[in-house]
Amino acid sequence: MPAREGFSLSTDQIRQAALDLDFARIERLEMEQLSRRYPGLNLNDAYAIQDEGVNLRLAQKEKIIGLKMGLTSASKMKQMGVNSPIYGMLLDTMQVPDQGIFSLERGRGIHPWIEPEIGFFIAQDLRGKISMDTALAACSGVYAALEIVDSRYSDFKFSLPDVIADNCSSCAFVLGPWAKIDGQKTIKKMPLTLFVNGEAVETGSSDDIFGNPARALAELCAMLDSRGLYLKKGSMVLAGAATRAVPIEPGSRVEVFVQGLGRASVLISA
Ligand code: OOG
Ligand code: MG
Repeated sequence: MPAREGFSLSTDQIRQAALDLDFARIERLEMEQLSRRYPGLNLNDAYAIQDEGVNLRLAQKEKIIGLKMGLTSASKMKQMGVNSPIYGMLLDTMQVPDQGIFSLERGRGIHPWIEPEIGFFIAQDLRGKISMDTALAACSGVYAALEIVDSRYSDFKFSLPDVIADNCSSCAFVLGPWAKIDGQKTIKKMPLTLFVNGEAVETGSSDDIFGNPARALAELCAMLDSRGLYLKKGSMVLAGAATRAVPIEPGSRVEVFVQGLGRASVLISA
C-alpha cells in the first residue's frame, strides 16, 4: 500500500503501535521504542498514534479533560535529551485529588517520576497564533500542580516521536487549589520548590517554563493550530515541568510549593 502523504506508517501500523503502547500501560510492562521498530517514524505518525491511543481509552469511557505541554523547560529537555516542546491529552482518570493518594498498585505506573508544574483552567476557546496576554485573558484560574509521568518505554528512554506517540508519558496529575488570574503578574517569576517527605529536592521558578508558563499556553495553541485543532473552553492545561522530574517511591509524600500561588501534594502508596 502506498504511504499516505506526510506519514511513514500505514493506518494498520499506527493502530498496532497504539495497541502496543496501551497494553504496556495497562500491564505495566516496558516496551521497546517504536522508533527502533519503525526508523522512519515521524511527527505525523507520532501524533496519529497518540490520537489512536486516546481513542482506545475513550472507548473505555475515559474522558478528555485537558491537555499537557511537555519539554518546555531547559531542565526537562536536558534530562530527557529531547529538545522540542510536545503536547498530550489529560484524561479524567489521570486526575488525583489534591492531598490524595496515587497508588502504584491500582495498575498505574511502570517507573513513574514526579515533577512540579503550573496548571491553567481555560474559560474561553483559544485558537491560532496568540499572544501570552490573549492566552492569559482566556484563563479563569491557575494552579500549583504536580504531574506524574511514566514512560511506557524501557529505561524511560525515547526519541521525540516516541514520546509523542506515548501521549507524552502522561500518567497522573494533581491540581492544588484554584487561584484567580490577575494578569501577567500572577504567574511571573514565582519561585517554586518540589519537596519529597518534607525535603526540598528541586527548586526553580515559574519562568523556567518556556520563559513564562503563559508562553507555553500560547505555544500549545500554535501547535494545535498547525494540526487544525484548538484549545476548548473548559479544558485544564499543564504548562510543563519547571525542573527535572524525580522518581517516586511508595510511602513518600510529594509536595510542590509555588510562592504567591500555593501548594499541591500527593501521597504515593504501594
Ligand atoms: C515527557 C513528558 C514531559 C514535561 O512536563 O516536561 C513533561 C517525559 O518527560 O517523560 O511532561
Ligand atoms: Mg509534565
